[in-house]
Formats: sequence, C-alpha cells, structure tokens
Amino acid sequence: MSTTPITSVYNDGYIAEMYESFRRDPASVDESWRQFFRFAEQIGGGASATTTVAADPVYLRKVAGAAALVDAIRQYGHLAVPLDPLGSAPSGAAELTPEFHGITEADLALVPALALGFDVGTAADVTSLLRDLYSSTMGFEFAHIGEEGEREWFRETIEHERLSRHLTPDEKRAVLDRLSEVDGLERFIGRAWVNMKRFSIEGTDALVPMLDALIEDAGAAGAREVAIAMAHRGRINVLTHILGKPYAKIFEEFDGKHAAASAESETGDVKYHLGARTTRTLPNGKAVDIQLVPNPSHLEVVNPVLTGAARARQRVMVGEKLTSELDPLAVAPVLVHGDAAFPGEGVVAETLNMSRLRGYTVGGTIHIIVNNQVGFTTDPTDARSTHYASDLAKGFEIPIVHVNADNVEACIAAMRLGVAYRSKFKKDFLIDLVGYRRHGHNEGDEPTFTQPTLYAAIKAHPTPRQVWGERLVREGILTAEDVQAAERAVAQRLEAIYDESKKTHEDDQQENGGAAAAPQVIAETGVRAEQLVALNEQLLAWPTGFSAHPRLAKQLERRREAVGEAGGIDWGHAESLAFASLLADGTSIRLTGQDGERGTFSHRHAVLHDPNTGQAFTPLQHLPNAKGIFEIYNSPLSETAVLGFEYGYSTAADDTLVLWEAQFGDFANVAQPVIDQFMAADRAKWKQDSSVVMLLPHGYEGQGPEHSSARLERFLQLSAEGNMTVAYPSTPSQYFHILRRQAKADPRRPLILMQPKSLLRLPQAASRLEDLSSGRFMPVIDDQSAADRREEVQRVVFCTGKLYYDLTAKERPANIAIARVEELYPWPAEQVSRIVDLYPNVVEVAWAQEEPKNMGAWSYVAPRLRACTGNAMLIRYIGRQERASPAEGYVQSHQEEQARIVADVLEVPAKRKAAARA
Ligand SMILES: Cc1ncc(C[n+]2csc(CCOP(=O)(O)OP(=O)(O)O)c2C)c(N)n1
Repeated sequence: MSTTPITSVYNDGYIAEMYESFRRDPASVDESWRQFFRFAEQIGGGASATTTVAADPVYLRKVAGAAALVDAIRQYGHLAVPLDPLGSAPSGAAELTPEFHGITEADLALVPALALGFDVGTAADVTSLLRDLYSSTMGFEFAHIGEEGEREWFRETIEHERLSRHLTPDEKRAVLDRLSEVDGLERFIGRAWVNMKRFSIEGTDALVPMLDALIEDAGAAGAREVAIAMAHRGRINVLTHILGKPYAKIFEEFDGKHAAASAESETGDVKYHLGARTTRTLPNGKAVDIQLVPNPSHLEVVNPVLTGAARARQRVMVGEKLTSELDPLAVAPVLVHGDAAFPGEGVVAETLNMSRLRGYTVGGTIHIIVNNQVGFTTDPTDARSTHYASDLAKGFEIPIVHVNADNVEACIAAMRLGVAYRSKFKKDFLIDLVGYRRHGHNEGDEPTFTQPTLYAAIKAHPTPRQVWGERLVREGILTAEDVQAAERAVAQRLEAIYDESKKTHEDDQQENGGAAAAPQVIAETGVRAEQLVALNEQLLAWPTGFSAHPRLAKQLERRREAVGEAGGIDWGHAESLAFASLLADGTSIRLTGQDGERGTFSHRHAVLHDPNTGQAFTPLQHLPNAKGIFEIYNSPLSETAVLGFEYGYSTAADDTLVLWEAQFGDFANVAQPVIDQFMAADRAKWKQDSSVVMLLPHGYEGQGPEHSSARLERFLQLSAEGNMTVAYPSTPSQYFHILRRQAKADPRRPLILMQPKSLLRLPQAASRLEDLSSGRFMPVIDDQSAADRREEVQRVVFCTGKLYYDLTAKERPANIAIARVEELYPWPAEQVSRIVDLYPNVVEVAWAQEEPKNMGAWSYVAPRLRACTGNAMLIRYIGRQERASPAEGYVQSHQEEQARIVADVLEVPAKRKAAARA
C-alpha cells in the first residue's frame, strides 16, 4: 500500500493493471482505488474502466490523483499534525500535497466527491474534510494493521466523527475544574515542599481527564475493574485524583510521616511507587474498581506484572466455581509509559509480543505514552532510532493515536476511540500524549543546564489549564474571572486540608492490606494411596480414538507399574500426581515456560499429540473429580516478561498454584528485576504477596557455562525475613510434597526450586507410592545407610540435589555419612544440628557442592552450618575453586572436576585430633 507519484507511474497501463486486480478481487486494491474504479464504471456507463480511461485519460488522471491524495491523507496525515504544544513544526510529508500526485489544488475542485466515495461536493471538499480529520488535532496510525476490517472501522469511525463528539459546555467546565485540581495540587506541593521530588505531571495534565474518560467508557463497556500501572511521572496526581488517595495523606507523606509499619519486615517504599485501590461510581450508577499497582523504579518492568494480574482477574466464576473462561471486558488493563522508556526498555517489546498469545492475552491493553519529549536529560535524538516514541508498537499491529496534550478535548476523544477499539476488537491500543515537562526530571533538578532553549520555550508557555481556560473564555462558556476563581478555590481548599492534616495524623494501614510475615505452617502433604492410584488411572485414560505417540504411550503406561510394587515414580510422574491431587483438592494450576508443555528434558508431556491426527489432549484437564482448573502454555521466548506475568498473575490468584519453568535455570537471570524488585521485596515494600514457583533446572553435567547453574547463590543472598523459600529437592517425592505444601502455604511467598536434569529419570532417585502417600517435605534428609554405623562416622558431609547421587554412586566408607539439605532458606538449623548430634565421634563436618566456591550455597551455608555445630567446628569446603565462569566448557574437564569432588568427599579423613571439636 505505497503511495507513489502519479506522474511517474500512474500511466494508463498501470491503471489498467490495477483495474484488472480490482476486477479479480476488489479487496486487493486500496479503498480509494476501489472508489475510483466504481466511479469509472459508473461514468463509463457500463463500459470497462480502461475504455473510459481511453475516452478521457487526462480527466481520469485527475480523479486518480485525487484518490491517491485521499489515501495519502489517511495514511500520512498524522505527519502534519501540530503535536507539540511548544509549537515545533510537524515534519509533514510530500505525499500530502496534490502536486505529489500529479495534480493541483485547483484540479481537486473539478473532481466530484462521488469519485472518491463521498456523497457531496468535490474532491476539494473531501480533502479539506480529511485534512481536518487526519491532520489537525489527532494523528492516526492504523495503516499498519493487518486486518482490513479494523482499518475500515477506523476510517468509518474517524470520517463519520463517531467518537470524537465535541464536549458539551458542561463537560468543558468540568474539564476545567479537573485541570484546576491537577495543576493546583502540583503547585501547592511545589510551594510547600520546595525542590522535593514529586515527578510533576505539569505539561501532560491531560492524563487525568483522559483516565476519567477511560474509566467511564470502560465501565460502560462492561468493566468492573480498571487496573493501571505507571511510573513516577504524574503518579502523585493520579493517586489522588484517580485513586482517591486523600490529599491529607499525601501531605503527611511529604512531611515525612508514614503509617507505622505493622511488622519489622515492612521497610516501605517512596511515595511515588505506592499502589492504591478505590471504587468509583459512574454517572449511570455502576461501580468500577480502580487499582494502581505498586511498582519499583525499574521502568516498564511492571508491564507484564499488571497484565498477569489483570488476566487472573478476568477469569470467569460460575457461582463459587472457577471456569477456564476469560471475560476481557471485565477488567481493563492500562499501562502508562515514558517516552524514553517505551522504545528503550526491552520488556516493553516482550509484553507487547505476549498481547495476542492464548496463554497471555488480556483482550487488549490501553497504552498511554506520557511523552514529555525528554528522558531525564536525554533528548529524543539520543534516546531512540524511530520518528515517534511509539513506533515499536507498529510492529505488533497496534493502532496508534498521537495527540497534543494542550488540546484536552482531543486527548479525551483519543481515549474514547481507544476504549471503543479495545471493546470491539479486544486488542491493544496506544495513545502518544505529546506534551512537555514543566520542571526538571525531578523538582530538584535544574533543566536549563542541559536543555536551555527547550526550557526557555516551556517557561514562556501557558499551562494546560490556562490554555483550556482561555479556550472556554473564547467560546463564551466562562469569563476570565470564572477561570481565575476556579484556580483560587482549589488553592484555598488545599491550604485548608493541609492545615487540618498538620493537626492529626491518621495511622492508616489500608493500602494493599497485606498481613505481617508469619512462620510457615508445615502441612501434612501426603495423599491417600488409593486416591493416587485412581488419579494415576485417570491420567492414563485417554478419549476413544485418541492415541499418543507409541514411544510416549509406552513410557506413560509404565506409570501404572510405578505406583505398584515395582516402584519407580520419576520426577515428571510425581509432578503430575501432585498436580492431579491439587486439582482434586480445589487448587487450580497454571504452568508456563519455554516448551513447558513437553518439558525441556522431555519429561513432562502434559499435553499429548495424536501422531495420526495431530490432535492435542491434556489429561490434567479431564480429571473427573477436579475442582480446580489446569492451564499449561508454552511461553514465548522471554524471561523478564513471562516471569513478570506469572508473578503478577499469582498476586491476584490465591486459588492457583502458578509455576514458571526456565528452560535452563541459567536463563532466569534475564528476569533479574522481577526477582529482585518484585518477588524478593514486594512484601517489605508494598505488603504484596505472591506464591509464584520458579522451576530452575540446575546441575553440573558437562553442558557448559550456560547450562549448569541457576545461580542458587543469588536467591540465597536475596532471602531474608521469610520472603521466600529456596529449595533443592533431590527426589520425586520431595518435589511432590513441596509443591503441595506451596499450594497450601500461608503466608503466600515465592518458592524457588532448583530442578534436576539427569536426575529426572535416575532409577536411584525414583520414589515409591508410599513416599507420596504419607509424610511431608523434609528440609534435611539424613544418611539412612549410616543408621547402624553412627559411632563409626568421623565426617558428616552435607550436600544438595543431584551431587548426592554422584557421591553415593559407589558404596561410601563406613566413617562417612552424607546428608542432604533440601531446603536452604529458611535454613533448617534445628534439623541440621540434630543430624550432627547423631554422630558422636564426628571430627569433621563438610559442605560439598558442584558449584565454584564463590557460587552455589557455600557462602550462605558456611556460617549457618558452623552454628549448627555449636560453632565448635570449622566447616570444610569441598567443591570447585573460585571461578569467574560457573562451569567448564569442556566435557572432559567437567568430568575430572566432578571425579575430584567425589574423591575429596570420600577420602577417609585423617585421624584428626578430637580437640578440633573444642
Ligand atoms: C530500568 C531503569 N533504568 C534507569 C532508570 C533511571 N531513570 C529514571 S527516570 C528516567 C528517565 C525516564 O524518561 P521517560 O521514559 O521519558 O519518562 P519521564 O521521566 O520523562 O516521564 C531514567 C533514566 C530507571 N528508573 N529504570
């Protein structure tokens, strides 16, 4: 759909060719060409268009030129919109001139509007109308949308002004009141707390009336909730005016007062990161919940967290029962971005990429770029390679509207269009709100150091409120005195509230409503053997006519024997029984990850594919007595956004065990800000809880530096105040129990699980039915083989996970016991001490690990393990030496290192002086 100069290519042959295409399939040519040929056919009196062309080619070329101009205005009109309130000229485009299409402005008057699909007047009237619609107040970009029906909808909606109805005088006065509040609050804070950071909204004040319009229209379209995420810019204003946070509370926070923490672990967060909730009653009486989710400074990382939470809340309940249906109109997700952050931060692209995937869609997110034309002190020319800040969204076929933030009426119209589009097509929509930033990046920052001319222009420019007020005066809706009075009224009200607030200080602990950390309750997690056998059968009962891949069917058939006498329950099997039993208990399950349906190591096969028909079947979705829902999706190739999404989902779905599996644990660090900023610290900062599970394949098996280590050390370093559980289960039954424990855990905190690779099917690791039908997760497992030789043991070695099987592949010397620490955080001090005490003649306690000494659990374990010996012993380290890279790249070096570690563990300790204990 390119627009090319008519003089060069619109010769008769070309028109004839286009006509041929039109005859074959009208949809194959642009709308204006369609109109042109219809017209040509009409005036040709039934003769073919090419004959007509031959009859009066000069005239018809004028028609074709006018048609091409119409197309160009629709497509490139946005380039001529004066978007910058500060008055910089739009770039414009040659295609927007008649000359580009081989005609003149005067020619347009000769072409009837009918030729262009319009009813009255001439092409001059049509282009004047279209210039007004496409190049005056809003810049529309929708030509990049693949669906013809959607492009048509935009043309129709815009050209018939369906949604950009003008505001009534009353609405205009209400907008002035709103802008007076928005502007008044910023000025008041600016006067009362000079230079204190507030990340003022000034210059993009329209955001607040836009959000008002969004809430109203989304509510009318069926939303019971609007869920918003935004960064620092304008947040205090949104918190007060959209979320109803009382002014007094904001003032107290500026005065340095805050609600007393209800627990030591609530260290809190700065005021422009906090979330809030409120309910707004719409003019039609309908109540809409509004939520602003808390977020860290890390720009844009909150995007997938918000969409994940929104998806969880879009689930449809029938009575008390959860269904697998979603109602995307019930919850409208809104993401507010910065103009530097949107093109710059990769998580934005990752989140947009998830927007249409079945496992992640939320039926469209409304995006607003609060475009103040600068990122901190960086100009757009240094911040992005694209013309617009929004161009990334084009690749995802998201419609975009650019709007000048000084034209609040157009801003509201853009929002109405966005909500209407989302409601109809259930897809993302983006508004690029082009304004400016009245002050420095924050209010203590001097912007003229770096942007002197820009800031001279800003200083001379009236505020959005003044611009709007002047307009209303011009239109005779208000007098200048009315406009001033509105400003004074707000200032006086704020003054009074501040004076009052200084007298009282409410100790309000409402926000987000989380409870203080409590010790983890260790639940019995065994499931009756008969129930497990029944579930096992149900998982193997596939529909008539369905067959699984023969090799797979054979493997799965073996699960019948594994729950019997023969034993041999492997990792994947234990997982499916844990899931099945939880579903029967009423817990829902959502598992995602790259290739998660099959499992990276081909061990899960939660989704079976019929080799003859290709049909898929997911046994866990067909359990006859399931009370919960089972969802599983292969994720897109992302870590940050997909983990963020599951984290967010989990914050909003306390009825669901949400698991994210890394392809290899090594890749989880791509998602580091989700782990650091959300999972580890959310409760401490915002009283927010999640029980998301990270499944991280980990273990040294000679696969090189990026397929060995999930960086256990990082998680242990992040652990404090009961913020999460970090475990490294070594048997399928341990995995079974910890999953079940997690589903029932209270408080809900994340679970980080080191997961096996070779161990997945290792016969020595396999579990038996009785291991699942009784008991619970054991934080430490003693050496059973040493039970009748405890007196002989001189060295007790503690290790984790898969290394245990390397160490015990051969029979160990009688004076060595090898115990496994299965839960590292919280550290099971009591159980470890008890094990040390079981061996009366121990002279050495050692920690063995596969990871280099500066990695793995060693630094974390050493002081704790020593404390478990009553600080009586130094703990011996056995493992790889300190390394820059986590694992060897050569299989042979790996094998040598592994063999050395095993040998070091099993080497009979020299008779050390018992004094070492003292
Ligand atoms: C991931 C990340 N990197 C860097 C920063 C530091 N930082 C805070 S605001 C900002 C500029 C943001 O510019 P823009 O997106 O245009 O938003 P604005 O502040 O102009 O509203 C930067 C670099 C951050 N908060 N997060």
